[in-house]
Amino acid sequence: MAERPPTLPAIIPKPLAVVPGSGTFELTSAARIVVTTLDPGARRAARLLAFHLRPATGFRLPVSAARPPAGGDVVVSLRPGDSALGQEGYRLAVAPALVTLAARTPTGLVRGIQTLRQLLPDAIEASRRRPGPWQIPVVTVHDRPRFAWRGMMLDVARHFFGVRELERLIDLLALHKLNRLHLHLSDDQGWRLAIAARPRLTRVGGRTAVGGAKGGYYTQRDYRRLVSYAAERHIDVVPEIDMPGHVNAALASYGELACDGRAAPPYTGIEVGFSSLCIRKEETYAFVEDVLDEVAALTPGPYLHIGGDEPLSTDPVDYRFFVERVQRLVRARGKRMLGWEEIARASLQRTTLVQHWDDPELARLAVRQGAKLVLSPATRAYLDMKYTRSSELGLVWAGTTSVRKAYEWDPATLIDGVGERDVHGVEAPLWSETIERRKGLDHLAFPRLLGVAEIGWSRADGRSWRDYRTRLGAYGPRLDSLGVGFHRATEVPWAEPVSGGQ
Ligand code: TNX
Repeated sequence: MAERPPTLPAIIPKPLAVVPGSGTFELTSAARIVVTTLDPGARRAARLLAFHLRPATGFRLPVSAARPPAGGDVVVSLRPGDSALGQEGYRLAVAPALVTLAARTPTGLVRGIQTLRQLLPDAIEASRRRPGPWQIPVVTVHDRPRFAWRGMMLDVARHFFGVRELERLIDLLALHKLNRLHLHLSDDQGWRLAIAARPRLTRVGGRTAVGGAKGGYYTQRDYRRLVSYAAERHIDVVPEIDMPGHVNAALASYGELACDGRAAPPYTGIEVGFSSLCIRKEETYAFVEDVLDEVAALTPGPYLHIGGDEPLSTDPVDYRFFVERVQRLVRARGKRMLGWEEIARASLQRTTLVQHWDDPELARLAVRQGAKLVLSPATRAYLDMKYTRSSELGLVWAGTTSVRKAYEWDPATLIDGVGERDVHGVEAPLWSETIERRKGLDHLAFPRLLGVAEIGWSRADGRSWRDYRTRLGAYGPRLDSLGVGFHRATEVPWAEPVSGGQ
């Protein structure tokens, strides 16, 4: 009797082209991952694939370079000449006897691995051995992203999230082909990265968090570990040190940074806009240089985010002076600056990236200066907005954001006067005033983050809420298998949860 071929599982974000065939490939204990190049990045990608497939299958899945592929193997290769793939694209061909994954770059391989994971049964994501069988329907996929920047921001300042929590999050970003993790490392309520030249920042400023919750901070070793964990998955960590406002934790640590020279009391509320560095004091720039020196040295990626939002306690002339001076300092350290949209009021270098969150006029002002935008519209992409009025967690200052509203918008038409060329990408920020652990993070970020991942990766003409809603519903059991406590929004036809996922 012929076996019924498994139907194609849901893939999120939706690939550029998927051509189903007939038959299945079965991953067995005899399978090897054969890398056809000596490129170390490609070999690391192959090892990452094995790392993801081993726990649930229990297979050895040795990564080998020397051996010609045999039936049942997974072949990983680089094709530097395949220019249709760009920097992050890949081709995945599943045939009954062989799986082949090819890309121009190791980054493309790492993106393709995620599609391969999603083509396997949901149980592949279980952390312990499951029975299988591990079948993949025959299919070919050709894929590449629409936008270069596909990010998530986590506010670790209002509430602190430790290294293990972030590593888990990085894995979830990677699975959905996101490539930036923006960490909001400082705010009024806490300073979260150790700076050797300014030890009080964490010793004093690191202790607090919103509502009297426990503070915390990353040692430089912790931070390096995070950066390399992300780098293995071809994700850049984008550190943000918020200035010149949102600095109460710094002012509490070093009184000299305030115009009156007095250390501020710690702050654990959730108001914004009351603190500022003293713009006309040289001590301020000695401080900024100390911090930027260490942050730049710790961060191999090209980006440095200087915040710049809600400068409600900084004189507007001073604000521009500050942003322009800091822009020079960032550049002198070989980094590309980002800032929240308010920085568009200053004179910007063309390489500076401006993060839109609210005001279309500031987005246009940035574009007129030749800068590109990262789009994080609060009404769509802020993961900290409540789903509905009756949601327990989240804020509502930008309204409520259903799964549909978070999905149904397009970067090229969001803002009048801002087109596809002006957009570097999209990012979903998760501010953490109302969440302090994994449960809250999962609830607010999932599933809405997946919609933003698709907006950043997939072509606009291939997207619709009707199609997405169905795929997302079918994807629910995979999130269960990953142990993600996502919000089962009633707009989505969720498939039955699998039993005993993790
Ligand atoms: C505004 S948006 C802020 C944050 C808050 C957030 C809460 C932006 C650049 N600043 O300080 O945490 O709203 O949604």
